[in-house]
Amino acid sequence: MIALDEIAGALDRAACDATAIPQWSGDQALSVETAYAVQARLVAVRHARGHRQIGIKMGFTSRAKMRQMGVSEMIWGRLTEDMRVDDGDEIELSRYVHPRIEPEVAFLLKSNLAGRVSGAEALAAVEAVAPAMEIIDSRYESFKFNLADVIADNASSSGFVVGGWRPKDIPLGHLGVILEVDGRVRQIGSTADILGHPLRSLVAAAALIGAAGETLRPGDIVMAGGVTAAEPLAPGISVRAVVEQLGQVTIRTV
Ligand code: OOG
Ligand code: MG
Repeated sequence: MIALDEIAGALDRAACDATAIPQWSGDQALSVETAYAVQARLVAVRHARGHRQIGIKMGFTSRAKMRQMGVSEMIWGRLTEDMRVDDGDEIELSRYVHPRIEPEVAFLLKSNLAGRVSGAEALAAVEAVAPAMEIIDSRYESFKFNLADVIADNASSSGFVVGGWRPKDIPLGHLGVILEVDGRVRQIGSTADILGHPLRSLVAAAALIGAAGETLRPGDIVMAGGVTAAEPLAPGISVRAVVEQLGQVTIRTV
């Protein structure tokens, strides 16, 4: 029997101490189902520290991300309050193992959403959309993992920053996206890189959450997944993502 709490505990300590651990392998190799159970326990530990869940993140919804990490199935993870970074804020890199950043699109929900829904039904549950960036930080050595490992590690979630909320009637299908480091363009993509349309990521999120017996709720944030490959974060830089028509979002590192 694999001890779920032991694995969740090791991942939580790795995050708290900003120290990488080996992947689960051999006797401890995880199934996808077990991995989601570990993730739930890992996040329950954060809840016990008083950090409320405020949404979810989708992972591997673009080819660029799948290619960069060698994982080709969609995953999801949980976002807690303490992961939120305000637009324009500075983050302290010593809190992370080997953080990276990627441009995303975020949805803010105004009603419950779960299960099999159409694009129109998903959009009806949306209050607003925003440009966003996710800070991912694998707790595994060398940022290497397989599908189950990354699921157990809460899909590498470690921070997210959302720009100003914009009306959901802005067509989201083909908006240019850039990621800049110190004013230099490092990554270029399109919102179409997210499953052809970011709304498809929300549809997939509803299906995955529903299958897990959970529900997205009003006020929840859903991160649609990285548009481009992620860029490593180094100290003393400024990172900006710009999404055509939606605006921009920035963080600085120390
Ligand atoms: C895993 C999480 C994937 C995304 O947006 O595709 C993800 C990782 O890349 O470490 O956040
Ligand atoms: Mg991401």
